[in-house]
Amino acid sequence: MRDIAPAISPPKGIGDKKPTNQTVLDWVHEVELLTQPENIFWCDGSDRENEFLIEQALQQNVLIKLNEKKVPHSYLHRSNPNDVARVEQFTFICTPTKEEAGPTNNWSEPAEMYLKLQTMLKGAMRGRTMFVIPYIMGPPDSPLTKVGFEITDSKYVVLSMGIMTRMGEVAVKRLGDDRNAEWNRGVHSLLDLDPARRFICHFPQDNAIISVGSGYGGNVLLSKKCLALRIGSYLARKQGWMAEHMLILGVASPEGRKHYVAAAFPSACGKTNFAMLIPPKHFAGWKVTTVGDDIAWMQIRDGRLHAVNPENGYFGVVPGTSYKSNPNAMKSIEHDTLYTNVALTDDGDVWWEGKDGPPPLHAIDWRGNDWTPDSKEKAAHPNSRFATPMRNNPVLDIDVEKGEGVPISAIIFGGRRSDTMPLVFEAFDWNHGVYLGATMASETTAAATGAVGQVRRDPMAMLPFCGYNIGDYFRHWIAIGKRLSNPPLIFNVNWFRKSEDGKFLWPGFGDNMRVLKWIIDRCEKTGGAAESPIGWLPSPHDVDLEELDVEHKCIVEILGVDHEEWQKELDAHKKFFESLGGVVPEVLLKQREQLAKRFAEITK
Ligand code: OXD
Ligand code: MN
Repeated sequence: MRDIAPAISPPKGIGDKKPTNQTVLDWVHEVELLTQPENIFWCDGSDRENEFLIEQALQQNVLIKLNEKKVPHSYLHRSNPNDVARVEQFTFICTPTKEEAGPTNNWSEPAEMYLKLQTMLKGAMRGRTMFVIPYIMGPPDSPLTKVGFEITDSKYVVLSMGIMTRMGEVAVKRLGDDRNAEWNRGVHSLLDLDPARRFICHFPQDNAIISVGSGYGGNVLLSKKCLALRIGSYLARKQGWMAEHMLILGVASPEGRKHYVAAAFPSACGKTNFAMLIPPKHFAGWKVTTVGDDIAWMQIRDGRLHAVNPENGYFGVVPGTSYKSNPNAMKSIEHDTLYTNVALTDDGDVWWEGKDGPPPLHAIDWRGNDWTPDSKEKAAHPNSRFATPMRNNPVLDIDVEKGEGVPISAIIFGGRRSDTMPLVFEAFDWNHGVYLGATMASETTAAATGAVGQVRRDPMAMLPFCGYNIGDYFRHWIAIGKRLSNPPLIFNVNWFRKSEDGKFLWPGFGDNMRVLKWIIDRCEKTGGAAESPIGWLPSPHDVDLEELDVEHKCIVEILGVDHEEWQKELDAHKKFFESLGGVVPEVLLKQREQLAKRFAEITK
């Protein structure tokens, strides 16, 4: 099943609603002349259009219909096996100077890259339909909301964008006819899915993205990583707001007090699970609600950070999702869901490693081959995905559409670390919190191509997503802090610490509510903590551990700071800062010195 498919001819009334903004029309014409499609399909985001495109995608084998009784209105797509994750090595920030892209990005001079891409795009859509997708990122009435247009020759992209963004009329209206209005231009072509001609390129100064040679969501749903994070972070710095790789959740106490929390974890480290958390029985009356599971756009209002989720759906990792790990995600993906690279059972249902119940006796794996429980290969790809609309989420926050955003009480950073990092601790102040984010590290996952399980520094979980110089990004964080009269408290968490014999010390999932509760207690100034060299640390009695079946010695271990490990960590921070070649702001270098001094003082 591949997405490269011949042109389609829609009936009258479908695919013919041209927007009126002349700048958009001129740009589409330019891309048409270059790529030479058979025809142009102007998307309006209507149900009729969606039904028509699904029908075509089924006929062309781009999608498989799943069992209507088991997973209503849901489909399976298989991507090319060489194309299953983000390709960081082929992702470029194209700015006039290399310094603007900074030490963490691949850089190319814009004119050179435009030329290279234009050569590849020449005639690339011959015999294909070119789709023009208008969309907005952010709630319709938010001052933060951005308009984008994506041109693509992939039906899978159109159908996914219909889930992940607010697409169609709403964008055309918001843009209006002003020829100078701000909007993002995105061009995507599958080309021939040859990995040697796969490039994801950003031109921040032009508010433009060109992505070629891939069909994987993170590379081709240009609204998401490309606009909402890479171009978004560039615009955010210029315009004085923040674009972050963060989930946003609401947490309400039984008495009805409510806080919002934003959390930055790297890809495939449990943001969706945390954003949909169900508190354990002991926390009767507490409720967690989701604003977003991947991206937060934040602005300052009345001295406080307020966040919106720019997306309209969830593009989550499937393996490991179960009624045990995330019942709300399971309910969300039981209908109206577009699956990619999971296994197909003989009765037309979907299956993946970690799903509840026994594995099927036979299935078709993500590559389209026969699979049985004895097979050596995984049935679902480790980075197989669901795309599901936000409205499917049973715990969707009531203020998810609020244009001004929700006020943020706490920011959490966290990575996947087998050692060193305790379960939770709190920064002494904003700048110390920025240091925690800047030195964050995590073991790599299948969300990007490359080795899995290696510790890499991933500042604010933005390493693959910061669209400009990381040193300036750190400076932007520090500058935002100065403008906040009521800044959120900043925390670091680690659900993944292991004992010496390699077992997880903390159960995670719903029990993370215990950590969240301590964080809320700290925000309300009722939570206990002890000062330590790394920040404010809870003692076991500060965290509500009632009815938790974990040995006390494990709790002591996971809440503790191992000085030897931290000496190595301090060295790693130093090496990381040095590897950035002098761009790290003085404030953060000082934070490192102070951290080293605090350790030295207690070992005196
Ligand atoms: C994602 C990612 O898909 O971070 O959200 O890779
Ligand atoms: Mn992500």
